[in-house]
Amino acid sequence: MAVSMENHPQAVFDIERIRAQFPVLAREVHGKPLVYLDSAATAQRPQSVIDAVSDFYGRYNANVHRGVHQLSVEASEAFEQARTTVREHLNAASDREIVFTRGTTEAINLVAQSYLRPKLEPGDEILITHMEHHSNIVPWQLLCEQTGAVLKVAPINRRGELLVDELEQLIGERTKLIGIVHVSNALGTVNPVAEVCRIARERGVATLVDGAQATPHVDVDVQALGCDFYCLSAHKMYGPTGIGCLYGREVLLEAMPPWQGGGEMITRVSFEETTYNDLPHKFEAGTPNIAGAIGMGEAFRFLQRTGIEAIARHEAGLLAHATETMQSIDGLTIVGTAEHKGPVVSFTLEGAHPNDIGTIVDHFGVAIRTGHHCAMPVMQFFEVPATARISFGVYNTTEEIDVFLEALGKARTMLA
Ligand code: 7TS
Repeated sequence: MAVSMENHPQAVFDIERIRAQFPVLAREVHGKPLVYLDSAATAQRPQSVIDAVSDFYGRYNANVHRGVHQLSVEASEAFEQARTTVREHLNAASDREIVFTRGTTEAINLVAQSYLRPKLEPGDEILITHMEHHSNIVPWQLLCEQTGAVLKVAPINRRGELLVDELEQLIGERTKLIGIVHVSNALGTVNPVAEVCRIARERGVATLVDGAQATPHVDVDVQALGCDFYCLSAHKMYGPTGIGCLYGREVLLEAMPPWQGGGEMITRVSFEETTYNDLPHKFEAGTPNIAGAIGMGEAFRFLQRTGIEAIARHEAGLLAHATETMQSIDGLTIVGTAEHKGPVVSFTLEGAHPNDIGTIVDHFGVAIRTGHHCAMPVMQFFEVPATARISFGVYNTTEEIDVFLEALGKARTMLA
């Protein structure tokens, strides 16, 4: 993990206390206790997040920013307080730099269409890496179709690590933006994002970091990373679905045109002329996901209360246990063996299709993900059609990994 363990050796991590906060962990699946190993797809929610959402709907549901009545004032305050919580957690310079979006995907599309599109000439280049999620590939491909720009791809090695020197060589006169994933969902690789952002800055190239898989596991400080844009999804970090945010440096956001028009994003409208609202509202057309934003704020508070270093240390232990055990299984290949990894193990098993593995272990109560993980180029690079993937969150235990391994053994016997 990117987070050092040495700094906080005194931190106590009470796994039973953590697990008790997640009501879903008490349920059974096919008559077996749920073992949830699919947090990279979406994490489970602690009671505090569920309560924050429910409390909004139950006690002060109202639209934000335009009401004089008490409920609207309370809703607006909670909504903007959530923005402040996100800003503090990411160490952004100002609340104006935090734009609420539907999630990572929408944040990347916003940057593609509002920041980059007006700047691009035919032949300009956008540089990404070979380990991106489709949401950090397809928006750029759409943009290339719209503008005649060209998509370049920085290579990875057989361990699933980015070749930074080769990325650097791909930066040219016409490179306008580098898009890079912080933690890969398909491989687990933690990228040297600060180094890539430094290189980009020296060459005058803008940077966008896809932080969807990083925020639940890594202490993210956007100023220390030195990125221009950072994108995240609340549902990966114990918050609600349908909400996330775009961090953007204020000077850049200020210069960008709105990308969706409607209410909230204007100060004055006439048929002749419309003036746009201040940041960040300029980018938040329409009634926002108010409950989602409040839930996201609570999810960040959950991370802070639990302690991101303690979480990272716990998850590193889970990753080490799973990796060690799985390495010794005959015919099992771990896909993604980077030196710096988040809590994700993608693998293939000789003679067994990943989907069949997933279906069988589900009967033992174990939830894992199988498929291409929305990272088809990664599958192409490793020449596999799909992998099975286990991924961990704050609530998982080594005992759960052992339950999974036992179920995997049974799957193997059944499929042989
Ligand atoms: N980037 C990365 C690295 C991701 O892992 C995901 C979702 C996204 C972007 C998109 O996030 P969204 O919230 O906008 O959808 N990854 C996965 C996954 O690994 N399994 O299901 C979704």
